[in-house]
Amino acid sequence: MSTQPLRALEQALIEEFARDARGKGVAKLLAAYSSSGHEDWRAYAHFEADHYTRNLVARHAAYELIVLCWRAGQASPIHCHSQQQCWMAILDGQIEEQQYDQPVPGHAGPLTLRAARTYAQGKVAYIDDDIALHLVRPVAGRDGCSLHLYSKPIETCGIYDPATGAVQTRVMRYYSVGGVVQPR
Ligand code: 2CO
Ligand code: FE2
Repeated sequence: MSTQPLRALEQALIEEFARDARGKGVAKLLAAYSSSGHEDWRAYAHFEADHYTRNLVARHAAYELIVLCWRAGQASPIHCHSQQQCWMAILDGQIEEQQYDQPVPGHAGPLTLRAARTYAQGKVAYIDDDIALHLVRPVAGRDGCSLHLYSKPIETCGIYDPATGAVQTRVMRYYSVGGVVQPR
């Protein structure tokens, strides 16, 4: 076992995507890491008061690996993943995911909630645009941290108005890179 489990995971993920571009074994690798109680991800944990944060651990042609830190009460907008694959492994706390149906083009109206699930530490969720849109947040009253893998890396995503289904493009940013907080 490596003394740096997160670096070992990064390498295993490179090898997995080289073996299978769709990342068949990714969920298992993320579950092994997030259920193990490893603490080296905490070097990337950075919270902000006004927004959940996206903290870059590793970026390669095939994927980006990001620690997201959620203060109690923070939430993502309802969003898509720009035709990429998204895995989310829970590092600390419990994270709720609400899945919404994609709006029907040309028909303005409220988005339909399809499913809501709560994931505990060590669990892994998967989503892509063929499955649904989603909103993610920690369970009420508690902070949470989650490890997200996007394949390929995502530069922008669509964010959706729950009342109308109207979509806007949001440019994604990293709040820290390699553990170093980025200027605003
Ligand atoms: N996709 C959102 C983001 O990267 C987080 S919700 O989980 O995928 O900011
Ligand atoms: Fe997401």
